Amino acid sequence: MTDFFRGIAPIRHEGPEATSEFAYRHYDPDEMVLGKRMEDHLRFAVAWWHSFAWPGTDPFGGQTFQRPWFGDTLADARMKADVAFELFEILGQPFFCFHDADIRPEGASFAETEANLMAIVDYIGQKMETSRTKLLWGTANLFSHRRFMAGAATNPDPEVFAWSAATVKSCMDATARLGGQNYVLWGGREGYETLLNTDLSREAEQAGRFLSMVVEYKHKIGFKGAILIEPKPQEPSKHQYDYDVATVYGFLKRFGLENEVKVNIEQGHAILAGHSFEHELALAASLGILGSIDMNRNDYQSGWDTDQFPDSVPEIARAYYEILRAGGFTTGGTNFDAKLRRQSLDPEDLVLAHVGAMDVCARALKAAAALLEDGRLEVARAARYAGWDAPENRAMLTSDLDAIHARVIAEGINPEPRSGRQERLENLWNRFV
Ligand code: GLO
Ligand code: MG
Repeated sequence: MTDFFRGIAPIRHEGPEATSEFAYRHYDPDEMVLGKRMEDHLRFAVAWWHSFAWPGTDPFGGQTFQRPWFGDTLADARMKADVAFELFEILGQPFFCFHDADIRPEGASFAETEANLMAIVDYIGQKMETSRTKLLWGTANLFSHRRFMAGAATNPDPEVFAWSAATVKSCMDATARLGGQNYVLWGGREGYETLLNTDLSREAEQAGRFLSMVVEYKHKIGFKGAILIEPKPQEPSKHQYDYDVATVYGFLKRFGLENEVKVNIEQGHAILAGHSFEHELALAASLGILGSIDMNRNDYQSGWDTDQFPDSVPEIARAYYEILRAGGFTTGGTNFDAKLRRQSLDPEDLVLAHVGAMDVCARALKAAAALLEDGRLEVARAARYAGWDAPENRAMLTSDLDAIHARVIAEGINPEPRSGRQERLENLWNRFV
């Protein structure tokens, strides 16, 4: 037991009238929403990297957080794990996520680094035996160390490809050992800065083979979880290969992996790609690759990937509406890939950031569920396409241009435009949110 959280008691649901800051007003794990417990809908996860490893740096300044476990030893890593499980105990969220680099000190060689990882994985495994918190996903950090500056799988140097493949193998082993429900790949350095030194064709082939090997290894070790790719358009690379959901789907199709790999969609990354979060979610759902979400927003003015906790119920309700419409999460969940602002130094800040975010998501989920249950939005959507129910219209989709041309002339087809009723639907939406 550390004294980092200085006796902050576990947070309980006290309802909207709660007077304490340290209470859930809307997140009630046992409340039934559309026939399922709220906890099982939202499947919240705390991110190890931002919550316990991030030092508070920004492009202009260094560390602002001074955590007692910041250091490079196994003892530091164990203290970090102790503090992490103390936060999990306080929040009561069902999951956490980690990168290898968040949980273990780097060694002098690959073998030493891997041994450090497995030592900490054992330690975390022991803690999980007496905790209710499970692993949503594990991942490898193939972007922070300087060896990855020109990419991991897409690096021109085959030794970096080898190092990356070996690292992913050990991270998949670690994830499987801890019962992870997914394994995530975010290609932070899989992209390029300038075409002057880049061979796009080779890099795509390397990335395709790398991901295929990940899928092969999953089957080899009998890992039951889902493999997820996390799209992002830029930052850190100028051009990232996993730009958005549509780009990732094209890549998966090209390498025959569209039934093996799904996506982990981050709100902030959707915005960086010039999309809304709900667009990315709806597209992934329609392609059958919706896996999990990272629920952290960006600053709309600065345009950076600022990884902030969610604070807008109307915005988040749109996201959960798409998730509910798609049938909800299976292996996926809501990971807070979010960091505190660098001035938020206190342990209380870390607790309350999560409490507020969980309440925002809970309110949004309830609003989205109520709208779905009401059904009027779906009725209006279906009515808009109702013409396609007529057999002669459906038949056009298996017809050809000649036949349709003849039909237009024979039947004197001359379409009459109809209202899309957007404002009326927005009014309906706003009565729920
Ligand atoms: C950075 C990403 C990063 C990923 C993580 C898991 O922009 O959001 O935090 O989520 O590496 O793959
Ligand atoms: Mg993310």
